[in-house]
This record gives sequence, structure tokens and C-alpha cells, in this order.
Amino acid sequence: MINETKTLTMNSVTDNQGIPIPLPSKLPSRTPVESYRLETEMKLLFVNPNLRPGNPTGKFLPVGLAYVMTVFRNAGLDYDLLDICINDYSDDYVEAYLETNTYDVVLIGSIITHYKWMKWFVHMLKRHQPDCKVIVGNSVSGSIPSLWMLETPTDYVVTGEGEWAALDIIRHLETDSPAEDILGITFRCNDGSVTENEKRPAVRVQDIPMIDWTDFDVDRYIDVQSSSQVSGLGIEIRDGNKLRVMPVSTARGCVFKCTFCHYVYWDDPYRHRSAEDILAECLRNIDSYDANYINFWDDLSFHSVRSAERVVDAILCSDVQFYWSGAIRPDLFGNPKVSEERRIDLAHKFRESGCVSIGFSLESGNNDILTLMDKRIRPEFFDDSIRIIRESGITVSTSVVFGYPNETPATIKETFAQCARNEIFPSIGILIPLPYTKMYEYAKEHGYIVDEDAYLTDITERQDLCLNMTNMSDENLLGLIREGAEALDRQLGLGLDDVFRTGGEVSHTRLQEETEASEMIRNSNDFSFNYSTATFNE
Ligand code: B12
Ligand code: SF4
Repeated sequence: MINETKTLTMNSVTDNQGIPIPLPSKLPSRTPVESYRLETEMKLLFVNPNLRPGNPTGKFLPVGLAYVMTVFRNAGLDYDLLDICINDYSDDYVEAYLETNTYDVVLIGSIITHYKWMKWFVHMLKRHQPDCKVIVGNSVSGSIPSLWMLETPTDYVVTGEGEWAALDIIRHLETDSPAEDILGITFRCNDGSVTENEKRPAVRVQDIPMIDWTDFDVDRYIDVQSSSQVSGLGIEIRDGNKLRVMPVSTARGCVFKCTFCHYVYWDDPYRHRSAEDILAECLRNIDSYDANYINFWDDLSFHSVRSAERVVDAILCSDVQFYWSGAIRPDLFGNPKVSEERRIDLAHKFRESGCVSIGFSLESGNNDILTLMDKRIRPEFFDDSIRIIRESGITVSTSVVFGYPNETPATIKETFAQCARNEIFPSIGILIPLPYTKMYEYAKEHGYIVDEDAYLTDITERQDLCLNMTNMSDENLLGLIREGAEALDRQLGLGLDDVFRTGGEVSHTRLQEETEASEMIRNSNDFSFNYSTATFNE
């Protein structure tokens, strides 16, 4: 219950002449975070859910939640964190915790595939603490605000960028300012009715602060990743140290809108952080957390040759040295609009600057399916990209999506043929229509999804067949995919135990195994790499 007797205070910040800087109202997202301060006696709890319970290697530092917490911290707010993920807390533990620890506000977010558990969580929390205000962010709620409000007793849904919208909700709870003024949220009024406010403009990328990881047990997350993520990348650290992986977000959103995809910045412009900011965060991760591998955790890390050149040039010109991986599209290295010489040069610069792994999606080897996906790439871009990236000594990982309505036995073969030609084993996925995507609308219009709540409760991961919209039977579709995958496995001599669950990083290529291990020697009493002894495969 929010304490009604306490004095609720709002701090406004003054400029250097003592004149108060007004707190943001209608366009809060334009306000730099430094000028946004709040004071509250409300007890706040952030919850980091566990996307892959029972899977000891499926734990990743939660970048999105940490951004929200960083902005709260910078605003001067105190809060607790219940990190279910790294501690692998059972549902019983979580319930017992919330039975005994009461809060005024609980904040939690997750992706849409976590719908079932998240629904359980909100119902359970409200059962024990009916007066606690619940704020839910990320796609689990933000991509279906009305349905989420209908199915759960959530008080506030944050759609899209979460940091400042969540802060505005706290301010509104403190001061009783109107919830109608907070852009980017959906809220429940006192009479139980639900109001969806207008969308929130995207923040200026330079106003997004560097993530502060203080609240998380970073070492434990790093330990998990050091053993699971980087096998087969051709990296060796000779002084006995392990790889220490940290995520850095370089961009928000994507420049494309594929019909099966949804990310929370869907309605925002693509925003790429400056090379200096990216580098500064990498350096901080190296200095503070002894990181030696940076995972650029993006939908799309580099959207153009020029932006990629800026980042790798900045890394090369600096003293900051680390291994890294990122996500691109096949057009970065495959589109003939940019001269091949420049693309090859860029790939070599990637490698020189520490890049060891690049992920990009083929999705399908069939042009008609690519058109329906609105992928805006051509299969030949993929071939060229693989060739150029591999020649520079970088590992390539890719993924495919089967199960578009125009998928046939022939198109499945085409996709595997393209992988075989390029000697690459993809991460295999089957289309799961997700809310806020064109394929979700298609599935509803064509009667594949009738009861959205039941459908979302049942969806799992892309490795499973959740919904079949092809003309093939489930057995036929899965059988053909398995057949193609097993043939590819044999051709590449991989001997995979499970062709559907290959374990993340797809380093399953002969070429990969042939790649000579790079060596990186570390100064034992120094936090920086000694790169003079690091050799990359050029
Ligand atoms: C890292 C990652 C993972 C990690 C999860 C790590 C983690 N703890 O977050 C792992 C590998 C486990 C993972 C798995 C999957 N992932 Co993933 N993953 C990502 C990735 C690459 C980065 C996430 C990230 O850090 N984003 C950057 C931050 C800044 O954005 P954000 O997390 O969205 O956070 C913002 C808002 O959502 C909001 N917010 C977030 N949390 C909270 C909390 C509160 C309280 C509030 C108010 C707001 C809020 O504010 C944040 C800041 O603006 C994204 C792509 C991307 N760039 O987002 C895909 C992405 C999230 N994954 C996606 C998918 C589909 C999956 C899988 C289902 C794939 C599969 N195998 O089938 C699985 C899920 C498995 C499962 N069991 O459900 C989709 C989600 C689609 C959707 N509609 O939800 C994405 C967007 C990729 C894509 N474009 O398809 N994933
Ligand atoms: S699938 Fe990739 S390229 Fe397409 S919209 Fe999503 S992130 Fe962008």
C-alpha cells in the first residue's frame, strides 16, 4: 500500500543561477537524464525474471532492465532487486519472498514468449499484495497492452522505451499527477477501466546513460558466459584466465520491418550510439569488470558500411582492445552497391579490431518467402557476405526461419541447399507469429489464432513448432526440416546430437574448425590487454 501519510516530495533541479528547471511533463523523453531527479519513500522492487529456468547456461545480463534501473539510480531513487535469473529461484521461493517482503511498487519486464510465467507472477503478486502497484514493461505487455490488462491485474504497462516512462509513473504515484500525461503507457483507472496513452517519442541517443551494473552480480553472469558462449571461436587466452563476456548495446531498433519480427523500439527511428560512447562503455567494462569480450547485443549493430567503419576505426585508433561479436544484415558485406574492395577492407578491419564472430540471418533461401518476409535482401548477398567475412578470419553464425505460409518441400530444400553451398549449419527456427507483427495479424485473419490468450500461453521457442500455417502437415513439415538438417550435418561432418537445438553460437562449420586459434596474452597485474602478443588470423 502506498503510504498516504508520509510527505511526498519532488525535487526539482535548479540551474547554476538557482532557477528551477521544470520537470518534464508532455515530452519527458527530451529531457536529459541528469536533470530528472525524484525523491520518494515508496518501497520499490525491480524483478529480473528467468527466461530459461533450469538452464544453467541460459543466463545473460539483462540489458533492458539494467537501463531502467540506471535511470532510476541516476534520478536518485532507491530500490531493491530480486534477481530470479542468476539465482535460479524457484517459483515457490519467489512467492515466499513476496509473501514476506512488501513493496509499494514492483517493476518487471520480459519478452512475449514469457507470457505464461509473467501472467502467473502478476496474479501471484497481487494475491499477496493487492495494494502494490505493478508496472510491466518490454514486449510481454507492451506489444499487447489491452490484452495484458484484460488478462492480468497489472496497473501500468510500459510500451517501448521503458526508462523515462517508468520514472514518470513513479512521479505520478508520488505527486498524484495525471497518468493521462505520461506518454507510452497504458494504465488502469480507479474505476477499473483501461486507458492507452499516446506513444512516447524516442529519446535522443546521446541522452541514454551508460549502463550501471552495480546492482547485479556481474561476476556470476560472466562465469556462466565464459564457459558457454564462445566455444569454437578460435580464441585462446594463455595465462589461464577465462573469457569474460559483457554486453554493450550499440543501437536501438532496426532500420527494417520484417513481417515476423518485433522489437520494442519498433515505432522509433533506428538510433546508433556514437563510436566514442560505445568505446567508452567497452573500456568501462574492461576496467571495472575485467571484460575481454564484448557482445554487441543488438538487433542490428551496424546498419551501413560507413557506421561500421566509424566504430571499428575508433576501436583501432584507441588503446582499447578486446574481442567482440555483433549482429549485421547480409547486405552489409554482400550488397554490390558498395564496392567489393571496400567491403573486404571493412571485414579485415573488423578482425583487426577484435571481431571474432558475426551473426546475420539468411532466414530463407527462397526469394518469394524473402519477399513475404519483407527482408529486402537477396540470397546472393548471403553468399558474398559469408565469403568476405570468412576470408577475413571471422566466424559466421546464421539462422533460418521455416514455416511461412508459402513454404513447400521445395523451398525447404532451397534453404538447406544455400546453407550447404556455404558450408554453414544454421540455427533452425520455425515461424512463431508474435504480436505486433504482420504475421500475427495474418494468423488471426486466417483463423490460425482464435484465442490470443491461449495461443500466447502455449508458445515456447522458435525451435518448436508452435503454429503451422503451411499446407504441410506438422509431421511432414518437421520431417522435411529434420531430413534437410541431418543431411547438412552429415555433409559438414558435424555429428550434432540435436539438429534443432545446436546450442546457440553456430560455430558448426568445417571452416570454423579449421580456423587457427588466436592467442591473447594478458598482463596478470594489469586490467588492459597486451595486444602486442595477440595474433589474429589475417
Ligand atoms: C539478449 C537477448 C536474448 C537473451 C535474453 C537475455 C536477457 N536477459 O534479456 C536470450 C538469449 C536468452 C534470448 C532468448 C530469446 N529471444 Co532474445 N534477444 C536478445 C536481444 C539480442 C537483446 C536484448 C536486449 O538487451 N535489448 C536491448 C534493451 C535495451 O532493450 P529491451 O531489453 O527491449 O529493454 C527496453 C524495453 O523493453 C523496456 N524494458 C525492458 N525491461 C523492462 C522492465 C521494466 C520494469 C520496464 C518498465 C521496462 C522494461 O525498457 C528497456 C530500455 O528501453 C534482443 C534484440 C534486441 N536488441 O532487443 C532479442 C529479442 C528480445 N529476443 C527475441 C526472441 C524472439 C527470443 C527468443 C524467443 C528466441 C527463440 N529462441 O525462440 C528467446 C526467448 C526464449 C524464451 N524462453 O522465451 C526477440 C523478442 C521478440 C518479442 N516480440 O518479444 C528480440 C527482440 C529479437 C528479435 N528482434 O526478434 N534473447
Ligand atoms: S529480423 Fe532483423 S532485419 Fe528484420 S526487422 Fe528484425 S532485426 Fe531488423
